Amino acid sequence: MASDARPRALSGIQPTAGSFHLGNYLGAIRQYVALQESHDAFYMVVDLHAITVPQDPAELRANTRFAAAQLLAAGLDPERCTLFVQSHVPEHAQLGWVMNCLTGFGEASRMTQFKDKSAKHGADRATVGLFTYPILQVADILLYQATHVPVGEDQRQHIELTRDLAERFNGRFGDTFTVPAPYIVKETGKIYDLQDPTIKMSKSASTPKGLINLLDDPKVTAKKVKSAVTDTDTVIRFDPENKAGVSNLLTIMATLTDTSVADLEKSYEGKMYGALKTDLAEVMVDFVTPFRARTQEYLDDPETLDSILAKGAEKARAVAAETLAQTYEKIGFLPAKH
Ligand code: AQP
Repeated sequence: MASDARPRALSGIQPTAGSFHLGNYLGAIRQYVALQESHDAFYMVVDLHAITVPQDPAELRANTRFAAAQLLAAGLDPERCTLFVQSHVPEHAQLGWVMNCLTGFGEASRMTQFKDKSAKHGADRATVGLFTYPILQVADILLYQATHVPVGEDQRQHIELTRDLAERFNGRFGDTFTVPAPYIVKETGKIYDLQDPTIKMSKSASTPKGLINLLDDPKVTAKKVKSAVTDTDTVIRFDPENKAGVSNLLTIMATLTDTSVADLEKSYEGKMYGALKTDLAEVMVDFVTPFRARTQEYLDDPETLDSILAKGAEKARAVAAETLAQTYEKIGFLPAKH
């Protein structure tokens, strides 16, 4: 077991698009950055998850570096957290198999993300990997004995599955795994599409106009914010049920400027939606401009980037190998003699 006595955080992000989007950042990455101060934090680029849908090999490799560069640009510090690539730590796939054998078929079938994603990709083209992806995620978390898992709201069900499987294993074989808790920030756990504020912002959105990619040209970002869908009313008020678009903009603005939504409501009293959009566009541009520059700096130095990831994988493996060894022993696998 590692000597760090702090609680453990673990999370991962897929290298499935060149750029992270604002939902990824506000829902998850911002929390990664905060938790590296208080937790022994492990963050990974989950390339094993990425191949649950078809990937071009060269793009996947490039996107993996892109993802790592963006995590560093967002504020992850390799001195304060462990940053690595999932496929560099083979224990993920190994514990994933064990967890597959512990999960009921019906239980796995109830995962709503599989239903959504297989519908998007075409049910006949959905792979078994896409179906079992939440179970690999269980292994990802349990390998590190994580106490907290910073994610967006869409991952809550997978964390519930993780808790169930950890308890099942512990009940059957004796205490082995820490039962983790989701770390979901209520306000930003679900950031909505700017064109359809009733659905989550997502890279597979039906129109790119609703999606803020952090690496887009800031001018494009400003334009998207200014053309966000609101409503026919004129009052700037936080009311997600009746004013989903405006409420989403207020949430984004409040989080990026460290202001409360109530204070924003006061400061926009008597003002039109256009004023909020113009200000938010400016805030977004101020946020993405240095983010893009920092990402580029890491990408321009792939040797340093790769060496950060290599050190991260070494640290991660030390923890993961110990958990896997304990698991194998509990299950009754005959130890290999070296
Ligand atoms: N809209 C969102 N609001 C809050 N959090 C979000 N996350 C994703 N979208 C939002 C969180 O970002 C983290 C990384 O997500 P991922 O690697 O699983 O990426 P994803 O789910 O593939 O992202 P998309 O855009 O949602 O992909 P598609 O379109 O394929 O479904 C996670 O913690 C996630 O909760």
